[in-house]
Amino acid sequence: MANGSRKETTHGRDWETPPSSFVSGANVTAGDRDALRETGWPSCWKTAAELLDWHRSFDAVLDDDGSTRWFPGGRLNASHNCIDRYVANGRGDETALIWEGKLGETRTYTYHQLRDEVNAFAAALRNLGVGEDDVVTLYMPMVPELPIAMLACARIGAPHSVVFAGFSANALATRLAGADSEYLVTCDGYYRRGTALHLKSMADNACLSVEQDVEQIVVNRLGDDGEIGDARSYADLVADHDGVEIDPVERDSDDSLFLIYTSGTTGEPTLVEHTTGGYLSHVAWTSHAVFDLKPEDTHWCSADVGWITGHSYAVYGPLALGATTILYEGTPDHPEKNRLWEVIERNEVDVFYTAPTSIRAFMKWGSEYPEQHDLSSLRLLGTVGEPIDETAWRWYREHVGGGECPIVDTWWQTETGGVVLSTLPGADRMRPGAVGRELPGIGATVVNEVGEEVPPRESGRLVLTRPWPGMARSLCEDAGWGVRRTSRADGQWQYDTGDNAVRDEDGYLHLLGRADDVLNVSGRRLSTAEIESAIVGVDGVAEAAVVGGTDTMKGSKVHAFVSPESNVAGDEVLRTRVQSAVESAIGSIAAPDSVTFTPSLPKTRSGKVVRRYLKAIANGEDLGDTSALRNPEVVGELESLLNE
Ligand code: 6R9
Repeated sequence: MANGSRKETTHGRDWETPPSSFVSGANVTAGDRDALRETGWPSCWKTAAELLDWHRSFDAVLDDDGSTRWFPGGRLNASHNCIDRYVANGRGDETALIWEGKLGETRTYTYHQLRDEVNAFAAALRNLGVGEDDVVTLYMPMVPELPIAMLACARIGAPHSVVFAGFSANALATRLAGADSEYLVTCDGYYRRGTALHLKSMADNACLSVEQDVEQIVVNRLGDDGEIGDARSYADLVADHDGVEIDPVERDSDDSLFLIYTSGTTGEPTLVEHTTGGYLSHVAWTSHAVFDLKPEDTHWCSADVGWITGHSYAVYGPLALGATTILYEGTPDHPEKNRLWEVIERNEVDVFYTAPTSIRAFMKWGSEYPEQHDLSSLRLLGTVGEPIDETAWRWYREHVGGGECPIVDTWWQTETGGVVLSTLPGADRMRPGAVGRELPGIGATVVNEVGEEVPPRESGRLVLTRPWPGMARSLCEDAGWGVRRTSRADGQWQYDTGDNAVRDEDGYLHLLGRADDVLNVSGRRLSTAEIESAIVGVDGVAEAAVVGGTDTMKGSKVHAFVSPESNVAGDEVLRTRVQSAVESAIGSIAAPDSVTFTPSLPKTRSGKVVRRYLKAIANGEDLGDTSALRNPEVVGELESLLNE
């Protein structure tokens, strides 16, 4: 292959190597990785904390009293670390944030401009009475005022709680009440596919249904002079406090930086809390080591800031390293299906980070869209959120990464704060379809029902065996050196991730999906992810989701919902190809008993397939509340299809 990339195979599986030009310039080399492993846990995490500016340096890496407090004694401020220190060291005129608006407009903030706006809004919040540790809820779409408000909160030590703008008034009310928050920053509305949606009326309804009085601040996004009643105008507040400087409040390392609800992927949405020192060290170091971010880089994490991925890798990680981050307001296919590639080309993006669900959509739309653009600025690609199958991995590398870019598949959760499993692109080989290994300083293993480690090639539950800096507070507070959902009797620290995984002979982990999604067919446990991976390998298939149907004989029937690529018919020929692909990849036991073709699959608002609705449809059960879905109409269509 060109530019020094090589192909190797062990145990029948391919390795892919990053080009030598990438390796020679990487932030973390194989030598650095080995040195970190040598230093061992928890001391190696000192390297992460050293990426930050501390007002008072920490006394130890990890508290030894069993409380899992990271960097005790240390004091710092996240807004100082993400902004001021770069203005102070002469980089104030470099770009911090590029906003790509939905109607084609763009806005750019240098570090200097970001500091001024964050200062003004921090001063305004303080004037309204927001004090240290008061929770400020941010119910906003992808506008620059969202990261600005996050950083303004961080500046005055007020934890923010961002609520995804696609949530309903009810969901917002639950989150306002759950966080006991008396301040809400929102927008009059925003555009979705060219249509204006009114956010303010949802915010009003939510405020009416909570017990506390809520002070509202409204950003004018629609550009009209809509009534905002008793609420304050964001623009007026910032203008009134123009030029005011607020000293960043020194926070204890363990003080709260923000609250966030889990996305619903890992069970019922629950509120988790992330700390200032541990979280920021973790996301800064992983941005440096996993995303190989340099200060001169432009980084684009396409996730909405309403989710943890946007918090960690669109806001805190890239800004903590002094890089440029892109905030994209639109949808990938509006006005055209080449919109993302146009944004990458125009801004010369170095690192692009997205989810397999998006990559599958790009594949479905066809490679002609990325091919219309010069994507040669890209150095590294990343993926997160779901297992990425080999077909999607190769398509992503070929059509977006020019056949050369290394890809990091990053496994983590809202609860973990930052990436915990991945490859280090400057140090490790890649294996399409495998996430990689635990990062240095992370303990991970695969265990059976009684908590014993299983040998390679046997699947089991993925558990993390040691605390890490980005871990949510509640994970350690549940039970001292908190064991959450553990099955192990000897009291050893263990965090059960709820995901199933298998380690291959080379030590690489393959994620198999949520444990709740496992099928039991004739006494054999089958992973939905494995079956789906075989199905999407079939030419003409864009996406697939597999669920269990009840079968008195076999335990579970395998029911596949398959979304063909556009222009491909969901017919008998495709059905047979799907079935034989699973048969040859896994065995006839896993071959789908039924295949239902559908133009799309039901997804959460964060873009993940929700198998529980498909399961209800396959089994003719009541669907219950489908309001958490982005596309509830799909389940209705599927129901009528199956009842025909
Ligand atoms: C960051 C984020 C967490 C759940 C997690 C797992 C799934 C995330 C993955 C992955 C396979 C990956 N997940 N990354 N599965 N490979 N690279 O997505 O957080 O919304 O809390 O979801 O997502 O099942 O347990 P969150």
